Amino acid sequence: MTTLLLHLSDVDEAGWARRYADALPGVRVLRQTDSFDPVTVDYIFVWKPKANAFDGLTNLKAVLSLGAGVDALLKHPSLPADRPVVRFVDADLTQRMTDYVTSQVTFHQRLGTRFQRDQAARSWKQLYPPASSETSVGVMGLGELGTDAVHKLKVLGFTVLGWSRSPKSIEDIETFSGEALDAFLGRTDILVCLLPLTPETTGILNYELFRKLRRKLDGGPVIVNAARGGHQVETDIVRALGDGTLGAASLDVFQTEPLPADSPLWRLDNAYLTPHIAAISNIDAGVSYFSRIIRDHEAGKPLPNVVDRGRGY
Ligand code: NDP
Ligand code: OXD
Repeated sequence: MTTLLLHLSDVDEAGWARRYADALPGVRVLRQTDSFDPVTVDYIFVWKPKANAFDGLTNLKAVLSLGAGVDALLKHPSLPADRPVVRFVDADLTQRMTDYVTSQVTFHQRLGTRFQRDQAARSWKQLYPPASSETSVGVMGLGELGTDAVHKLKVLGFTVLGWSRSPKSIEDIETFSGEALDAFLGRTDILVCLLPLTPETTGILNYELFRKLRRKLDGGPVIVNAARGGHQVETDIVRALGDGTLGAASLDVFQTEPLPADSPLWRLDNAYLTPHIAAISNIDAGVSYFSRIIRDHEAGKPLPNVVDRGRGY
């Protein structure tokens, strides 16, 4: 009998187990607290797995990641090196991320910080925001999330640029890759980070990079980071928001989560913080996606969205 083990932290493991049991008749669904022989486990579904999660799972066929980002999972000291890791890729998750990105970008294009400050000062000063077409949005990462974001930003009228590791051709979007980063930054007013966290992208959002952004938007260039806190150097963001190198920052992710109470970011009126909620992995979508993968794989089909361990995403 096919066996699926759930090993979830910080989410409702019992709820996911019930939903998997309904969706996968004939599959034995186990939780980490159940007693079982680990050699019988075929698939493990994980979110923030504890140190012992993979102990004894010698017959595992695949590791299924509730997270779209697998940076932390790939660092797990006992993740089996030779087993495929399948990450969550889903239209619902993508739409939620695009909702976050477009809301933040539009707020900044409309000079939200400037008008909030005027309101606080009861100051009536008419300043017309640029049209979306006059505002250039640069998206770092043109994968599942970045590709959807650039298309929807384009539909909203923005001038849209994209940067990825390998060259890409996307209709109506000017794309840059690899070493063309500086050229991309020099044309960008609002920078959106949708990169995976890898050794190459760690700390990429730093002061030196912020200084390369175009200074056309009133108040200064803006960053939006919805990817991972490890991409950003928070002391640099605080400095840049304070000295005008950046006009504003929308941050959904942080170097330490939850963001510590003494972080200076909390107090800045041009920092827009959310607690890692840009896009959740929804239970309906997740159970449907991974159940289909298990059924298909048991029927002999290949696993989709397998992480390339060498690249780290
Ligand atoms: P994908 O793997 O589909 O896409 C990654 C993109 O980043 C690719 O275009 C890739 O380039 C590019 N990239 C990777 N490394 C580099 C590099 N060194 N230089 C330039 N470009 C690079 O990822 P997703 O779009 O699915 O997700 C992105 C991230 O979003 C996840 O890893 C996760 O951390 C985060 N996330 C955050 C959520 C939240 O709620 N805040 C929710 C979900 C995800 P190439 O195309 O050439 O390979
Ligand atoms: C993810 C996340 O990677 O929620 O899916 O951050």
